[in-house]
Amino acid sequence: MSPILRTSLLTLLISSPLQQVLAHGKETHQAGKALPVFEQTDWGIAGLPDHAHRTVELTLTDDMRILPEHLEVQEGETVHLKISNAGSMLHEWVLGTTKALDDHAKLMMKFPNMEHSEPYMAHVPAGESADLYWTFNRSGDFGFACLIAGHYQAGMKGTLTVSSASAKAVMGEMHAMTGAEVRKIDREAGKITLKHGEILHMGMPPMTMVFRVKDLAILEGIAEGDKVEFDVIQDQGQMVITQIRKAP
Ligand SMILES: [Cu+2]
Repeated sequence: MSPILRTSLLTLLISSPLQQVLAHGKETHQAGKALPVFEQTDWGIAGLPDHAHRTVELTLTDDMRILPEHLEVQEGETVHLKISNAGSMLHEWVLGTTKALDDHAKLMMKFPNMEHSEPYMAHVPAGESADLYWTFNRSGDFGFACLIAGHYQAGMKGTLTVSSASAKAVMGEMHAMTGAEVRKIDREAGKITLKHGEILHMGMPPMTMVFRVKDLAILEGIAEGDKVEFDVIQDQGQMVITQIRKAP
């Protein structure tokens, strides 16, 4: 178990039920109002809402699933995680290393009513949703799970890969972002029409053209008319957008 997790669990074990109630009031599932604790963990650090360039939506279900079951993030990225509980019972969403989640899950079996609050977890009542902002500044393979006693054991978990910034540079995908305005989005075809500025690393002057997107997920939260910035590569003769986000 990481020293940080151990410390926070220890604090919990010795704090009184009243303190726990006070510490886990409504702000827990309305994250973003109170400032989170900025403490480096092995799986990243709390992020500021203003730094989040994209939103990833996750759904918790009563058949003990978290959808999607796998997330891909770039090292250094701050992500807005919108976690919805589509079920009729309480679920939670906790991010961590597989080991931290395993250890924590065992503890939850031992102390089923243990509640605590960290910026990398959300307790989401039935039908509600919670917002977390997290900066993935450590690369590697991680996990997320609902650690409510029995839920984790029933398979309520998923995996997350944070690809390292250096791996990205090696793949030749590290370029300056190019500014653009979204003219059209065709999600079915995985295509987007952009009126873009000069694409420096390709020597392409400003124009309006259609691009393919590497992954439909990168279009999340992007709408026609948005001012955006994007990165593009040439893949087998096609221009493929690898990243796109709203312009700051
Ligand atoms: Cu659950």
